[in-house]
Amino acid sequence: MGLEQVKTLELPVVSDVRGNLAVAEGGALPFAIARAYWLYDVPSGSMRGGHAHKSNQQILVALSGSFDVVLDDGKARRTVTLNRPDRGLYIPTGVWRELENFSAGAVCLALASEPYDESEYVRDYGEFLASANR
Ligand code: T46
Repeated sequence: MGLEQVKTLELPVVSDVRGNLAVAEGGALPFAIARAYWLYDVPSGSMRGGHAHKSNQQILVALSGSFDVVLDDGKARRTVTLNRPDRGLYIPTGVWRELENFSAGAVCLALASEPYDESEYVRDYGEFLASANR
């Protein structure tokens, strides 16, 4: 998979006088959700990620605040800023990601296609490049 498979998902929103409700649901997503986790209280200047996944796909959402996602498929790099709670960033397998420039109070929701399994991470950039360009 490469950067061409990365895409922004506009999540449906139900709005009324009480506020907004955004939905991430089954058939409208590229995969069935097996796990959700979230990053919060990220100190200014911290970097998260710094790895790719062999089999896990993900959708990232800035539930609050903003942060940048640097995406790299071994051939090209692209940075996407997430700053809206009704927009998801789909990241397929085989794409290196680094999350940086977290604003104060930023919350990153991650929806994952698989349960946590450390063995499907590629955390060494040299190893990632070798497999991406094989
Ligand atoms: C990603 C970015 C956005 C668990 O025990 N269960 C989990 O579901 C996860 C995601 C992590 N962990 C453990 C593994 C490590 O001991 O939590 C610790 C920190 O994980 P990591 O260094 O991978 O955290 P991030 O923020 O660098 O990366 C995470 C996800 O791992 C990754 O898939 O895309 O968030």
